[in-house]
Amino acid sequence: MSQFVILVPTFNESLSIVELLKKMEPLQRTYNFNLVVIDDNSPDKTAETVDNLNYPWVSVIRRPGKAGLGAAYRAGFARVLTPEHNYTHVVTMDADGSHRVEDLPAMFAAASTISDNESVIVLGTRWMPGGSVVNWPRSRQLLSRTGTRYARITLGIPLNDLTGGFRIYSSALLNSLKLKEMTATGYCFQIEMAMAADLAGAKTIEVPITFVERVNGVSKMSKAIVFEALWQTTLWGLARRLRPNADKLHYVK
Ligand SMILES: Nc1nc2c(ncn2[C@@H]2O[C@H](COP(=O)(O)OP(=O)(O)OP(=O)(O)O)[C@@H](O)[C@H]2O)c(=O)[nH]1
Ligand SMILES: [Mg+2]
Repeated sequence: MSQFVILVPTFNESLSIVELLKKMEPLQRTYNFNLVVIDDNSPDKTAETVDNLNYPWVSVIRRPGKAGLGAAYRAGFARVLTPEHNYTHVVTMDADGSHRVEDLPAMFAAASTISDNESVIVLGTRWMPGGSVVNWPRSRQLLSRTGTRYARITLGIPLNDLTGGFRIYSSALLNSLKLKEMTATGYCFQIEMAMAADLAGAKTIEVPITFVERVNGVSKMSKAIVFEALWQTTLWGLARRLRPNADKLHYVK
């Protein structure tokens, strides 16, 4: 039977994370998952706020300072992919309410259609029939759609939402990757993981999701993050054309 663990990176999300965990409670009783918050020493005391809720299925990884989404996820993967845990799948989602708890059952169901020991990535996808975004300005929608389109063409990965972070990876897939070789920090980490999954020959399942603009807290999106994604994707695309096997050796064990 599938055993899920959910990773939620946080930086100054003390309001949003409480709302998220409260919404998760009924679902947790059904699916019996654990959830790990990966906090980068948020000044608003996100970590303490989570501890004070005293949910036995929630734990916090405390990191010394803000080091980006990619680094936070890498620390989360290292923590949960140890033999004593036996998680079959690792879910990644934002704390800010943009990734809806309501979409989780369909994502769990999609992951469970594939045998637990196979490599699979389930992508919560905004840009496909049935998917949508709520309260995002046109400029932000355009940026996201253009980013995914650019990555799809440059890297030759035929998926519709390469920058989204609402995903499920099978542990089999994560264990087959050299996670320490991942270098991206911002959004780009999502593209790098999708590329590594593609190189590992993982099965891919796209599940339509509704992405909702955050209500509380402040976005950590910045021009630097967008530029990192742009130049990294361009470099990866060139590398894939010039040295098709080198990337596979770099990312896949
Ligand atoms: N631990 C950690 N979490 C981070 C860091 N940067 C962002 N996050 C978290 O990653 C998730 C996504 O970040 P957001 O600021 O919402 O960025 P976004 O969703 O890409 O952009 P918006 O749509 O503008 O909200 C949130 O849960 C953040 O708190 C970081 O440096 N460290
Ligand atoms: Mg967000």
